[in-house]
Amino acid sequence: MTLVPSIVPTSGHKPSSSPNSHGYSEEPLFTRYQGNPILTRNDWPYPVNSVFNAGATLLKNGDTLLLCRVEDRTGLSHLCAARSVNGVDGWTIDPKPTLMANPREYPEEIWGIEDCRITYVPELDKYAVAYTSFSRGGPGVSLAMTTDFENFERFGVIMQPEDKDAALLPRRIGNYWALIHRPVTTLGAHMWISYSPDLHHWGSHKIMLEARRGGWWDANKIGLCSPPIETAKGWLTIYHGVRNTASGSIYRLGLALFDLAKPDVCLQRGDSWMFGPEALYERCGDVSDVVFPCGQTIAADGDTIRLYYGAADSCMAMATGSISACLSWLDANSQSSP
Ligand code: BMA
Repeated sequence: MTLVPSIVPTSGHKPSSSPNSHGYSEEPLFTRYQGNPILTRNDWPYPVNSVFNAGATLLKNGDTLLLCRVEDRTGLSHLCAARSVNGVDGWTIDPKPTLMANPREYPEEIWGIEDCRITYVPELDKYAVAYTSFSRGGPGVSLAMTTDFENFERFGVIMQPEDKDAALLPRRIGNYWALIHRPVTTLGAHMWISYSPDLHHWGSHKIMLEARRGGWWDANKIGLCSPPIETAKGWLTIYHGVRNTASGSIYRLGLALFDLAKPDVCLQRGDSWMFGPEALYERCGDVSDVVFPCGQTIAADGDTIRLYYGAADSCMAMATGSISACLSWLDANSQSSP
């Protein structure tokens, strides 16, 4: 078995299924793929600086598609699709950018497009791609629809700056489409949810999950990771928490569960993070100490999660987990109120 290279020696601190001093289990919920990283700039058919923070989906033929954020040596990003039959290797990468910024028609994309989240919407039989458009006003949320990841219908900015980390829910809630996003306001950097009758006009904005305060791992700044997973118990949601330290930020992942009919209602929120930068490729890169998933796929068993994440803003990695294990973990590890 290949060991994951780690800067922190794990020998003195083995993850344990017995509770720690706060009563939380430290059993790893997600297991890194041994062949990580799964995609790097060396795989790219044209010169690029880094490949990270990909949206993910299963295509109708069962193939996995990653719509990667690709940063070139201008410093600006575009999106490029990689497809694989088994979702871990043998990637076929589009020979040129799949979705480029188009600042002439969409001036909000003047400094590139980043970090998409893909949601397949059965009612429309289309994939919704929510992405960050980097404008003069800062990052905003843009939306595009596609059936084939070759042709995109752009909706333009749907959430003005400063806003990012957005994903559409796959079905209407009542009569309304629902978008999770992360505006930065004087209230802080919290997760919000907004509703729309037509995917163009958005309102009924509500705070969905607040960053905690003080010394918590997810104090001050949080954001949605991959699109929520619909389960019988609620929308299972992976989010990132940003810890600011004297030597930079640490991006780690937590879990929360939201009411199926009222997704702004948080039912459970894990107290501890459940995945964080440990492997060398997560700890060292253009931006150190970052794990940043923007997508996952669910296997045919209906339970196995393949979580695709950008590592250190440099490459793409994958880890596997289980929906039922995540739900049990929340039962055991969410002692604080949401
Ligand atoms: C966030 C986003 C991500 C990036 C992360 C770490 O604010 O911009 O794209 O991966 O910072 O740099």
